[in-house]
Amino acid sequence: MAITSFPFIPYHPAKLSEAETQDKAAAYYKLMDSRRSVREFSDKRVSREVIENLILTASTAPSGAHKQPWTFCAISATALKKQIREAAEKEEFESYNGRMTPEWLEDLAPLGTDWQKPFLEVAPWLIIVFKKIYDVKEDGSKRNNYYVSESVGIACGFLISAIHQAGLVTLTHTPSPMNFLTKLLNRPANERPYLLLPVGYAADNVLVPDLERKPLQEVSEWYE
Ligand code: IYR
Repeated sequence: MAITSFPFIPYHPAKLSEAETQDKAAAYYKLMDSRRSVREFSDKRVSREVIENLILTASTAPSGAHKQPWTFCAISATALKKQIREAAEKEEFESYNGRMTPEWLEDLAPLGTDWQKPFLEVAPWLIIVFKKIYDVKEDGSKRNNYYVSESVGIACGFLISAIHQAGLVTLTHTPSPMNFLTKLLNRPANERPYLLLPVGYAADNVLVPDLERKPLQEVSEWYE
C-alpha cells in the first residue's frame, strides 16, 4: 500500500444476500430499460430542490484524482432559455442543412429530429454541463485535471439515471458547435460546454421512436 499521511476512514458497503443482489440487479435493469430520450416536454414546474438533488447525485460520480471537474449550470429563467434556444437553433439549422453528412442524416432519420428545438423553452429546467479542463487555484495559478471527458461523461450518466428514477425525462442535446453556451452563461476560460440536458415531465401522450436495444450477446463477450 502507498505510504500516505492522508486519512482513510472505514467504509461499510451494503451487505446483501445473494438473492437480494440478484433482485436488485434485475430491478435496476428493468428501471433503466424503461428510460427513453424524450423530446416533448410538459411545462409543469419542477422545484429547485429536485434539481439540486439531481446535481448532487451526478456529482457523486468517480472522477480522475477526485477532481470533480464539472460545473452543472441549472437554468429556469425564461429569457435565458429563449436565448439558448435561438442560438442553438441557428447552429442546428446549419448542421441539418449542410454540415451533417447524408449518411449522418440517414442514421438520424428514425429519431425524427430536426433543427427545431422547442424543448429548450418548454422544459422547466435546462442543465448545461461544463467540463473543467483545469482548475484555477485561489492565487490564480492553474492546476491540472485528469481524464476530464471520461469523468464528466460518467457524471452525466449518473445524472440521466437520477432524472429517470425521479419520474422526469431528459435527452442528451449536443448543439454543435456549443461555444455559444460559454458566452451566454458567462463561463470562465477553464470550462468547456459538454452536454445540454432539458429536464422536466414528459408531455401528455408523448410518442418516442420505436427503437430496440441490442441483446446481451451483441454487447458483451464473456471470459469465464
Ligand atoms: N445535435 C443534433 C443532431 C443529433 C445528432 C445525434 I448523433 C443524435 O443522436 C441526435 C441529434 C440535434 O440535437 O438534433
